[in-house]
Amino acid sequence: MTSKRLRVVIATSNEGKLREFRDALSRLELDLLGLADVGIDRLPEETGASYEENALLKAGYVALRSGLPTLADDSGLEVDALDRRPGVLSARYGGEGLTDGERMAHLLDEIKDVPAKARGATFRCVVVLATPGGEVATFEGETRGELTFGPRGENGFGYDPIFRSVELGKTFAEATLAEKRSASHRGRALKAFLDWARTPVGKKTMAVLEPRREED
Ligand code: ITT
Repeated sequence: MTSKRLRVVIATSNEGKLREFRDALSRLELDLLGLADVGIDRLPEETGASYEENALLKAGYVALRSGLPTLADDSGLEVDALDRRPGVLSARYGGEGLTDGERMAHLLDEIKDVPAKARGATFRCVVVLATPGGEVATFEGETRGELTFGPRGENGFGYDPIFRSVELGKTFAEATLAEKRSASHRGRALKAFLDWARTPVGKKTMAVLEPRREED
């Protein structure tokens, strides 16, 4: 008898996120597919008012289109001095079409007068698992840091070069993938998913996730 690994789609167009999903989930016996593997080139517009709604929009859309269980995350950076902005709007902060570098420069400019001791920020992440049959499970993670006055480090993506993790004592862009996993919002949300996948409910859900196509 051949053992067939469960195929799960990671619904993100962000290469940095995809790398972190693959790293965190490498211990599970799953075949992790990207959007291109299931012929999807665009995710729906993020019209939700919360991370959870947006993650569900992405995961649900891809699960229905692909007929496969799908994981998606919605995440963002909440800056204390900006009353938790940009938050759920982090990807579009400063305007559409900016590069990561331009977005960071915009943020640093907005808080240029904020002193070191008031530059706290929280990264939040909500991961949603959605199945073609309509099952949904949600996992959350968060982490604290301080915004630096300029970028440091080459790794990661997005705001990583200006987010100095309290736990790591360096920016996420100065951290290795494994270090970032241990201390990051996404690492924590995915750890919650892994823990759930080992519970009786999680095992049962994962075991019954039979690939099914919308048109079948
Ligand atoms: P997908 O929707 O295709 O997954 P995205 O980049 O648009 O990709 P989000 O809508 O969740 O993802 O936006 C989150 C933004 O917050 C992301 O573009 C980054 O700018 C920032 N962000 C989230 N997690 C981050 C992390 O671990 N490191 C640095 N920046 C992060």
